Amino acid sequence: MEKVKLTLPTEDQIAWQNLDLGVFCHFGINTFCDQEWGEGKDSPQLFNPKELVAGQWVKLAKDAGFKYFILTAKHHDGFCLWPTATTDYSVKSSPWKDGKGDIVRECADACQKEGLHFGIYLSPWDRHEPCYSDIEAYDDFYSQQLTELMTQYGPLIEVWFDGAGSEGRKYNWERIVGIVKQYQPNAMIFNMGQPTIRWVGNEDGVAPYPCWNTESAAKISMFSNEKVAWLPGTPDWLPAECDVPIRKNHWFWHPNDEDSLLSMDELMHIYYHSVGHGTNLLLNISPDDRGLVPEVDAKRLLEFGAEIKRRFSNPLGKISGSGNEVVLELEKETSIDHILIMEDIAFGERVRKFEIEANVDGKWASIAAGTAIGHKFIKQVTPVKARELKLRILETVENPIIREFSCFNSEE
Ligand code: FUL
Repeated sequence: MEKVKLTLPTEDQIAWQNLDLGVFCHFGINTFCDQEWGEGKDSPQLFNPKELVAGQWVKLAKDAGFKYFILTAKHHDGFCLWPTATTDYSVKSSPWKDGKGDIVRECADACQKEGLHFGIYLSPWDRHEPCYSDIEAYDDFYSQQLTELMTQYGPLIEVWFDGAGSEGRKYNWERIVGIVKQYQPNAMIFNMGQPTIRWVGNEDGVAPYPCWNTESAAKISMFSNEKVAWLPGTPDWLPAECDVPIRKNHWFWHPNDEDSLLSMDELMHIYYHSVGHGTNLLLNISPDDRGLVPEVDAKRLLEFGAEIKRRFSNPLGKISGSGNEVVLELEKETSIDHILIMEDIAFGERVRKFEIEANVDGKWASIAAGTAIGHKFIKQVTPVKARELKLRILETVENPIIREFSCFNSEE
């Protein structure tokens, strides 16, 4: 068994982990060019989402039960969704709203209105900006973009630094992280510089099990096995986020692409392997060239949210406790097909090995077992009829503190 050091999260990390579900939103010049990675040469004249209402994207996220929303303010092509002073390659030069629109503003306002946390993705790799090849000049340019975003659109829950295209490239991460900390001290920093959260290592929305919160390494991107070199001072507690697009392998919208929409089974598989393994899930939606999330995608997202709610909002029984044994007694004998356990991570991730037993006709029988519990552990079990469940902690670093031990019957 891997020896894991007992270390504690910050309050901001705990608050972020408690959100479980976020919506990622990829929108930009690519949306109008049927492509994923524009080279930064597409004319801003192409950008005209005539029916865009960012409120529709955000309300959809809210209605599906997601708690935060992260927008690609600038993707690798360099096209900016806000009227930045750093470049003309932005909404300012587009016909949309006669160059007077600001999509980052609209999203920030909609999140405020709907009570969702707002986050920003700003690609370090910039294929348009002529000064990109000049390391110092680009650091200035990027820092200015980041400062605009950090000072005008907060409060922010998360800043997403994508490593793609930046393999082997050096940026002034001290300075970049300094800007986030100065203006958005509570925001999570994703995977680069001095992160507070890490990438899970794939774009399938699945975490390995166990997925310890104290893993101290992560890859930079899908395109190399390079590990990210983090700055000194990076916390030991570094929870993972699983990002995945709702249309298979497509982060941006493409015409005639409905077949790539993930099925409900695929989405539920993702939920069990992300949130169920104790990570956050960041599920991407792609508004189309009208500026609206396509109806089929919207319907699927709502269906997904409703199914999570249906399965997990009415526990048959629920208890908290501490020590090596926590017993959950139900009002009556019932069929059980899901178990959910949470440690109180404010005290660290203490459990290293556990077993769950059900009292079936007076005899205790093992129905599930595992190593990590951490923030959340969800397990679908073969249905069993019982009135009593026991969580037995077999290995632990210190006295286990169980925030929740609950069970469900999804057939009911
Ligand atoms: C990757 C990017 O290359 C994709 O286009 C997308 O933005 C995804 C979230 O991260 O690294």
